[in-house]
Amino acid sequence: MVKSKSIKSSEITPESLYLNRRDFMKSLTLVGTSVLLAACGIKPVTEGVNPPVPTLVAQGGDTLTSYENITSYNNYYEFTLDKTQVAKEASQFQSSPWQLEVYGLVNKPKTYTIDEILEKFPAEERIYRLRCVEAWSIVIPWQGFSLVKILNDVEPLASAKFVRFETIFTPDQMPEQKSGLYPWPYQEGLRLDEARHDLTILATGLYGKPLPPQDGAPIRLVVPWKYGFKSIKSIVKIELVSEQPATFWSTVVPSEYGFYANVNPNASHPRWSQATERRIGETAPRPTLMFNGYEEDVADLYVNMDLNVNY
Ligand SMILES: Nc1nc2c(c(=O)[nH]1)N[C@H]1C(S)=C(S)[C@@H](COP(=O)(O)O)O[C@H]1N2
Ligand SMILES: [Mo]
Repeated sequence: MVKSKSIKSSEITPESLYLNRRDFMKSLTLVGTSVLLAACGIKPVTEGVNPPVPTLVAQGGDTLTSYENITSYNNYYEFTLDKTQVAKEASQFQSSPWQLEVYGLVNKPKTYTIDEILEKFPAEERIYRLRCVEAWSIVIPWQGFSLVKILNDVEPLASAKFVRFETIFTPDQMPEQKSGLYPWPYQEGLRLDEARHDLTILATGLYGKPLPPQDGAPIRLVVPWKYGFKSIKSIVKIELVSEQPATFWSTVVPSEYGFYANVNPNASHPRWSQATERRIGETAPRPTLMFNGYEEDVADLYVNMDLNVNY
């Protein structure tokens, strides 16, 4: 099950969740992640409507965002810049067959199929907040595994200091990749210690189903303490490198988006405040939490860094 490391990472944690077992059992078919969620002790709250619509609630007031909202309000610029149209534009995306190449400064470069990944790195449940730099947020029950597992499998060399990720380049399927406005393919990067942190996962599913195309099928990165744009979708390449890699948004607008992109309510975006956020499905704004609420887990990574300089 979920490791204690991730359990203490937020209020949306298996141990702090509470379970009404009878209500929970009612929601199993709808939720589809029965075994994992049951073991995580999440309480579904049924609203008493007909048919009942279960909502998964955690202490601290965080509620799982509905499957419908998670899969119909997306950022995926390769398909369209209109968040409400991504699902439609991406619906025919071919995420199978798929290969993920892990290479660079490693002892054992490997190319995996998705089936090999699912078999070799069993998925576990991770309920994470995702905070977009645009000041909206969602709470997602991912299935995935810690990135460090696949890194260990290829054995990084001592010279490897950063990890570079790349989205598939397939302009015939991704219409915006035909536009020269952006530096395709989408790229992201992490420092190696950030990449090795247990909270950093490669996700292959959400709500117990394979990732839908709009959320980054068949495999995407999730780094919950950083702005959503770090969580790169539909990855085909993971490269271990010695220098800090270029990233999509820090290339497009370097003055607004940096390499680190740690969620920070005290550091305003040049054009808007980051102090609050709009949780999709809610009306009142919520305060944004330092490191998106994962401060206890990740603050150590940045002790000697000025977060206003390394934004
Ligand atoms: N390849 C790729 N990955 C991407 C993006 C994108 O446009 N292209 N958008 C990012 C942004 S800005 C956010 S907020 C999250 C959104 O993830 P979601 O649509 O699954 O909620 O994906 C990130 N990953
Ligand atoms: Mo975003």
